[in-house]
Amino acid sequence: MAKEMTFSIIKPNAVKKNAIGDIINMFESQGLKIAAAKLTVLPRKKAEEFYAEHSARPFFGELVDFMTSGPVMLMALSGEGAIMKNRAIMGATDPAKAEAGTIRKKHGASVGENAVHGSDSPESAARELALFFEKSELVNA
Ligand code: 3AN
Repeated sequence: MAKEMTFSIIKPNAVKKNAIGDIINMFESQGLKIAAAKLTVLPRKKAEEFYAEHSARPFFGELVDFMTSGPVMLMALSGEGAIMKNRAIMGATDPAKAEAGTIRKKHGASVGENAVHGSDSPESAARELALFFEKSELVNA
């Protein structure tokens, strides 16, 4: 499988419960490398742009409120098949349906507050990485 880079967010609920270290450990122990990382509070406009594809959904306002409610950890993750590997490590969108051992099972509180975001395709990964990182910030370890 080819080496890929994907985009990850540790969401406000997980940062608040001091789970950054545990989540990064779950990525690293399963073969992903941190290629960039930034702790920040998202400006509302940036969160709206990031979730633009969901702008017509009834939960959009709530989603943007939550994602701007506190610090988030923005990351680029690299490794063999990193996009799908990250999705598997995260688990299902709804933490109640996520498999045992996944990040969302362990740290997710609800469908909205589900601890982590991860790109769902190579196209999304490219768009999302470009939204938050300069090319020069990505370490190709
Ligand atoms: P994923 O993040 O697993 O790719 P998507 O793309 O279906 O899931 O949804 C994007 C984000 O929107 C989810 N991570 C979740 O936080 C939020 N979301 C999805 N469905 C709901 C919902 N019914 N209520 C609140 N938030 C939701």
